[in-house]
Amino acid sequence: MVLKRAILLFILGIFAQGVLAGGDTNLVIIKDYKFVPQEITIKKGQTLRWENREKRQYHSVWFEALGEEEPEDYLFPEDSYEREFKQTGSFPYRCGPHPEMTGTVHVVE
Ligand SMILES: [Cu+2]
Repeated sequence: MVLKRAILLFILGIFAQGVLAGGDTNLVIIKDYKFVPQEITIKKGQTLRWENREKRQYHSVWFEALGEEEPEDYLFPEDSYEREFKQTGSFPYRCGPHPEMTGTVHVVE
């Protein structure tokens, strides 16, 4: 009996870990002219997703410091954008229309 219980708890533990890890997608919410969280740390190879949860305002996610062109597609309310990070480092970004909206993605091993 005790052994069965131990095995069951072990299996449940593995299952819970998988749920908590939530796969490989991390989330940044865009709300009230802010990226939340403003700084996020993810692992190399993971995907980061931005979701615009404003009622009316559009935004964008622009990695200007990487020398990229400003995105022509804005993120309208309920739109989202995903990006995979294949290299470690710290990557600042901003919103195209609102230069005061900034965030940073830290990618670690
Ligand atoms: Cu914006």
